[in-house]
Amino acid sequence: MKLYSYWRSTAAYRVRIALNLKGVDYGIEPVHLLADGGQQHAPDYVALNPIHLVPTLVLSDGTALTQSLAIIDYLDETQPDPPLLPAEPVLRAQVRAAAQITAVDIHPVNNLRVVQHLEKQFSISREDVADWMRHWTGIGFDALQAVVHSDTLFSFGDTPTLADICLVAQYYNARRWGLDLTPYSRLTEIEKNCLALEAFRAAMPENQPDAAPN
Ligand SMILES: N[C@@H](CCC(=O)N[C@@H](CS)C(=O)NCC(=O)O)C(=O)O
Repeated sequence: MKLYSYWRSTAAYRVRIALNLKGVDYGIEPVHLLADGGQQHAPDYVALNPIHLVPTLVLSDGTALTQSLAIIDYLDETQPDPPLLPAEPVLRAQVRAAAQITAVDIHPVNNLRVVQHLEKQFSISREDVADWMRHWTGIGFDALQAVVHSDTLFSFGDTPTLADICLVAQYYNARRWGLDLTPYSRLTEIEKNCLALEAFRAAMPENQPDAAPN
């Protein structure tokens, strides 16, 4: 399999973690989101991913899958071990809800194209952009910390789930934009437990082949 990825992309980071947890053999095809006006807008890439975003996972038969959560669902359905969702339906819904706080509520308003639009159309300063990022992430993390379990290794038990995958990737972005993580001691503890696992560590932005100093 081939993953079109950008080292700093939180959505690609989610899929890298899932691929590693599943033990899938895959190669990285870097898509630089800033070089050449954004390689995600190149016609060859848009043919694979019409919404101009990473990640895209290309299967061995050439099928292109898009949307990180859909890709992770696919991986979980085709390679069930280890499962990324609990079997019990209520807990399963809770894990999905926590993942969606991150992937659906926090992430889309903090995306590169949103920032670029704020800067171009509304002349927002870099400092105000950072404030915007911290604002929406903080609201999401308040909610996330309220829903995760308080006495387990990971967000919803002692094995990592989709909720942890989304949390760890978003935590990277929160640090990057300077969010004060002091109020989120439980989330920080979960992140630490996740990053103790090689599958998470190998997926970290700084461990990617396209990682750059900045
Ligand atoms: N809903 C999409 C979001 C993907 C996404 O927003 N990717 C970002 C990087 S984290 C991107 O490609 N941004 C490029 C841009 O905004 O131009 C998913 O989960 O795959």
